Formats: sequence, C-alpha cells, structure tokens
Amino acid sequence: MYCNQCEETVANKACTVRGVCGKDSELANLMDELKEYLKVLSLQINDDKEDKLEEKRFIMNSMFKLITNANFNHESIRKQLLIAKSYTKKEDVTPYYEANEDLNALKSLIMGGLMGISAYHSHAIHLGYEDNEIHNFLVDVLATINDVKELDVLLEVSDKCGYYGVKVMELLDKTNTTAYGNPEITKVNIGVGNRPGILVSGHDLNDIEQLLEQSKDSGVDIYTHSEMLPAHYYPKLKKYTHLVGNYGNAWWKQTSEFETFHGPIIFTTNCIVPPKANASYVDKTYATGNCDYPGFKRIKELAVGSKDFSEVIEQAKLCQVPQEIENGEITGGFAHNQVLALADVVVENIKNGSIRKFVVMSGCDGRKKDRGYYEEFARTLKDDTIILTSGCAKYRYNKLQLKDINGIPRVLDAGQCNDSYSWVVVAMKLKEVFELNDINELPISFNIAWYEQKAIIVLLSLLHLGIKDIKVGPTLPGYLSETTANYLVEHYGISGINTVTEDIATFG
Ligand code: FS2
Ligand code: SF4
Repeated sequence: MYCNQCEETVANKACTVRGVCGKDSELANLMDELKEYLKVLSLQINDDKEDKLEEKRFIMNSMFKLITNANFNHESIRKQLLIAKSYTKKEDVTPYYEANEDLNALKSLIMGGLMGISAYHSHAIHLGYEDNEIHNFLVDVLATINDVKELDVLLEVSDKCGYYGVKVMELLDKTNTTAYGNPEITKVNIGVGNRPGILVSGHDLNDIEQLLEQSKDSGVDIYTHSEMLPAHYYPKLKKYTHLVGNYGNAWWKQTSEFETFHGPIIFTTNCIVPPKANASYVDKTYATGNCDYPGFKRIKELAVGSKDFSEVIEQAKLCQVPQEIENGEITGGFAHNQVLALADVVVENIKNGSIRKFVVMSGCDGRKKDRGYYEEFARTLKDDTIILTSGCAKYRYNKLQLKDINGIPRVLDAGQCNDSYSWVVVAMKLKEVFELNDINELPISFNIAWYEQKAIIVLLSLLHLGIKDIKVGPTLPGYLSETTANYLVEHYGISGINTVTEDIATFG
C-alpha cells in the first residue's frame, strides 16, 4: 500500500504498512484498484455521458467510499469493484503510479478535491438535488487525469475543482435549507436525558430526518454526534422534541465516548474509528450509505432513499440511558441567513470598533497532539475578534465560553464542513456593505484545519474565489512537493501554521 491522502499519513509522507486510520494494506490496494477502474469507466463513458446517470452515480458513490475513515469493509469495496468491472469489460487494471513528484502532488490534490465534491453531491442527491454538470466534471477529470503531464494543465484542473467545489456547496446549502429551513440561533444541550438514546454520527441530514420521524413516539431520544451537531440548527429538524442534544466531541474521541453512551450508534458517513478489541458497542453500531465497517449492522433500505430504522429503535429501547460526560449548552446556527439577519448589528459593531477582526477557523479536527494549537489560538485571540467556524474543527474551542461582543458570540458556528460556504456568502456581503473592490481587503483571515478530503475541496474552493493568505494546518498535505508548495505560497500566500504567538501577530 501507499496512501497519503489524509493529514495523519505516517511522517507526513505515506502509510505503507498500515494506515494510521486503521485501513490495512489489502483494503488500501482494493481501493487503489477501484480508483483505477473508476478512471477506466469514466474514460469509457466520457464522450457519451449525458444519459449515463447510473454510471455517474456509481462513480460518485465509489469516490465517497474512498474518503478517509468512510469505509473499512473489504466486502463493500470488493462489491464496488465487481460492479465497476462489470461496467468496463476490462480484466486487469494496474494501479496508477505517477513518478514525477510535482505532477503527483497536483494529481493527489485534485483527487482529494473530487472525493470531497462527490461526498457533498451525494448528500444533495439524497434530498432530491442532482447536478449533471457536477457529475460530468467528475467523469471528465477521472477520464483524463492519468494522461496529463503538464503542471499548468493540472493547476487549471485544481482551480476548476474549486469552481465545482463552490457550486456543490452552494447546491447542498440550497438543498438543506429548502428541505429543513434556514439554520437559526440554537442552544444545544450537551448533557443527557433520562431515556435511552440513539447517537447519530456523520453528515447526512436526510438519514437523521428519517430516523427522527420513525422514532418520534418510541420513547427513545436522539442525540447528534460530531458533524451531525448542526442538525439541531434547522427548524424542521429541531421541531422534533426527542432530538435532545449532542453527545461527545469530534470524531476521534468516539472509542471512549461510545462506551458511555450505552445506546445504539448510527454512522451516516465518516469519520469511523476502528473500535478497540474490547469495545462494548460494536453489536449496537450501524452504518448506512457509503460508510461501512466490518461487524457493524446495516440500516435496511426499503426503496431508493427510504430507510427502515425499526431495528435500531427496538434495540435502543433495551439499552441503558446515556451516561452524562458533560453538561450545559453550546450555541450554533450561524449560517449565512442568520448572520445576514444580524448584519446591521455586526456592521455597527465593526464601525464602532467593537469587532476588529474575523478569523475563519473551519475544517476538521484530528487526534494529533499538535491540534492543541487550535484551542490555544482561539483562547489567545483578542476579545475583539470573532471566530467563524464550520466542520468538526470547532470542537477544539466551541466549549471555551469565550465572552460575547455586545451580545454577539465570539464563536459563530455555521454548521458542517460544507457550510464553510456560509462564510463566503457573509464575506461577499461585507465586501458589498463596505464597498470594497477585493474580498482580501476585509478584516477576515483564514486559518483552516484539515484532516480528510472534504477539507481539501473547501480549500480549493476558497482559492478559486481568490481568497489569499490562508493558513493550513496542522501540516500541509504530505503529497505536496517543494515546487507545488512554493507555487501555493507564491500565488495564493498559503502557509502552514507556526506558533500561536507568531500566527496571531501575523493575523493582527
Ligand atoms: Fe470531521 Fe470527519 Fe466534516 Fe471531515 S467528522 S474530519 O469527515 O467532513 O469534518
Ligand atoms: Fe494513512 Fe490517511 Fe491513507 Fe489512512 S487515509 S492510510 S491514515 S494516509
């Protein structure tokens, strides 16, 4: 195996024996093979792809399965490979190896971006919004990427990925807000109730909606976990009174937090951490959609898009109530509509000097020790600075109880990682209000934390929109070569993080 697609890759170079994520070499090789078959299939349908919706959805879902921590089930990937082979009529495909480190760097960046696009597009499709142009872009890039040998062509493709990143995040935003209303300021309980619960992890809002509807009179409470927290912010989801709280923290703490939850757990997407050998929750854990883990049960699908959660609800009734691990509330729901509703107050506070600066701290959390930087950074920022966040990165600082600025919380959570789109909308609005020519003239800095490929598409989207001087941490992707890293520094001002003191001095 040779995998370096995520931030945890060994020595920031590559996992070659076993993934830090838990992926073994057999699975990694199966995934590499699947990736190549997706390219062959894309090549095969590329000239005539308009009516190949089934193949295009297959490619999209397969790309989602390849995301870090999404699918650890060999059988699931083997099945996907078999389907890919049945489409392609090819017997053998050799996993692609790009020897040139600069080409390799950009191709890896692009592949990460495509995986992120696929994940977001699949969520939108679950709620009835599909964009053929996004499908076609994915197919077109997969069909051609192995043969591209020019750096400038790959740079153009990375930028196009950013264009489609914005497009798919915009689509998902429209999808979610149409289905569930605009997120609104919400206080979310982080303690527990006195009934058994089901804990829902991952990003798929359609899944939690179906569960909420099916469990509403069951005597069982529903809790969100990690990236599912923003479900509480949507009017049509928060109306369910048995959606009682958020349990635990970011994805990487799950092996201990699932033990104390006591009830069933449902993964709708990544991030799955392999349970420890003595874990007590495996027989109560379910996966659905593109994520999977050997030994987890599957949620039954009745028809396309319609799922049956009765088994998990029945199992929950027999479980103990969750053990409280913290209590209190966290506040969120500051997606673009809510922030723009407060625009007058925000603008007034900027004009009177109470708010001097915004820092976008979106992206992923992770388990490495050096992530402590983000908590310290948030704590150390001056109290006239507002943190704009989205994604699971927020768990490093969303419980710090930072003071408000004239009633405006200092940490504004827009939602999931794809809701980084909200900060783009807000920045555009501020640019208009202050009559600026360039978004970079705003008092907004970007300090993005990445772990897996969805953060890569968020980053490419921000670059496409012309946002400069973004800090990316805790390390830059291991696949970047010196030349490509220098290019990103020179053209976009991207840099890695330094010490908190140095970075706060840079951000001003
Ligand atoms: Fe966090 Fe994992 Fe959201 Fe990523 S829960 S690192 O999938 O996409 O963010
Ligand atoms: Fe390693 Fe990340 Fe690849 Fe897992 S996904 S094998 S941790 S680089």
